[in-house]
Amino acid sequence: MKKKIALITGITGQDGSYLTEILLGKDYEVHGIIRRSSSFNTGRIDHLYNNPDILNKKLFLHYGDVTDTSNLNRLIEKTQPDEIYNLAAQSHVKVSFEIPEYTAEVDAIGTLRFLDAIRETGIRTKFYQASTSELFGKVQEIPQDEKTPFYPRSPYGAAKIYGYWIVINYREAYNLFACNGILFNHESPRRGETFVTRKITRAVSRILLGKQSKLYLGNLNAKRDWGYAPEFCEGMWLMLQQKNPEDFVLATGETHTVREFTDLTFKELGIELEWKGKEQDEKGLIKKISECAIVGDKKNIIPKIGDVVVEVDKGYYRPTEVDILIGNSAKAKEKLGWQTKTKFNELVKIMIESDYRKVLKRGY
Ligand code: NAP
Ligand code: G4F
Repeated sequence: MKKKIALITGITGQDGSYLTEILLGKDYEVHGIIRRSSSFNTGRIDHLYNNPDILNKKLFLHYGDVTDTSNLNRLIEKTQPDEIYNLAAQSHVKVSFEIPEYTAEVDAIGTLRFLDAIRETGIRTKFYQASTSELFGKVQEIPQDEKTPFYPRSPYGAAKIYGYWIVINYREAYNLFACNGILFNHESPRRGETFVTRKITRAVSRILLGKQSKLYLGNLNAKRDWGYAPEFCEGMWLMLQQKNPEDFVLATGETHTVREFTDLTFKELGIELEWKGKEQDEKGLIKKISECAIVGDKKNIIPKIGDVVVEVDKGYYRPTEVDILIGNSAKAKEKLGWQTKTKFNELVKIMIESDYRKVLKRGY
């Protein structure tokens, strides 16, 4: 039987790297679009890229950019994919306030370029769009599902809402097989270092090993529905295996504050925090130090009881915030048989163990 061919944008990102592993595991031929960069940007897929049994046999990389229409048309013609996963994005919400026009160019018009290339070339393919729980923004109901009205709160959310609707429009107008995955936050040891979870697990590792004295955070009260990224990437694939194209929410159904994520991260390394002060003056201090399996002897911990290890820096606040996200993925459970397995505390443990060992090994 002929191998299925997938084309992935954003292959060098967190989700792109896991999705590639999943598709290779299902015997796909995978084509990925990578951006030209002045330094290496393939770190997350180097284990595949450096494998001579995989590179240019099962996995093919092409230079490209979702802001370049002719490049996308050419790549679609050349690769003739059965499935396209559009994961490329300027994906940082806070950064989207600094570069709103570029964010729209990539996250909104980039999606249109792809859909239009499919229409123009007339190839028969299935299209997955990386939509987001940021569409819910100032949430209109709790929890959020496929029917919840949207209210985006950032240039990122506004750009992604265009992507969401243009997928539906092309599906209805031109009968394309195109789906939106409305994914809630999903994290992993491969998460970018400036997203809050990874920022916390890296900083806490560095603080305990004496490489950094404090972790500066923004809004500690923001609540997110955080899941484990590889499980969400499996869900993307499941959406494209359906008979008919539909949109699905993927979420864990639990929500936690940034403060809880921070507390639990320290706890995994044997540190109990206490919080003092309010809002911008809030601080996290070390209350108790215990032995723990990851660190071993508590004498290996550099900071002392009473040290302030977390502070608020209002520079990390957003002009408009998404206060709470919590998803209901009952539809995905019913139609895709998809649900999360990794619980919040397991996710924190996976991430902090990975970062602690990395900092210990590399020394930074
Ligand atoms: P990520 O780690 O930030 O990866 C983004 C990817 O897009 C990278 O490969 C990046 O390339 C690429 N990219 C950026 N601009 C591009 C352009 N102009 N042309 C081509 N490629 C470009 O994001 P992620 O967490 O894997 O998320 C994947 C997708 O899901 C994104 O669309 C994101 O908005 C969406 N999403 C993510 C979450 C989440 O919690 N992770 C939740 C909902 C939706 P470089 O490596 O060269 O920078
Ligand atoms: O980790 P974050 O930057 O992720 P955010 O804004 O929720 O966006 C992520 O998830 C979306 C899905 O809902 C994706 F569409 C998007 O591409 C991205 O992957 O921030 C999470 C929360 C926010 O409320 C933020 O204000 O953490 C709060 N926060 C508090 N201190 C911080 C910080 N966020 C960051 N990045 N850095 C801080 O120091």
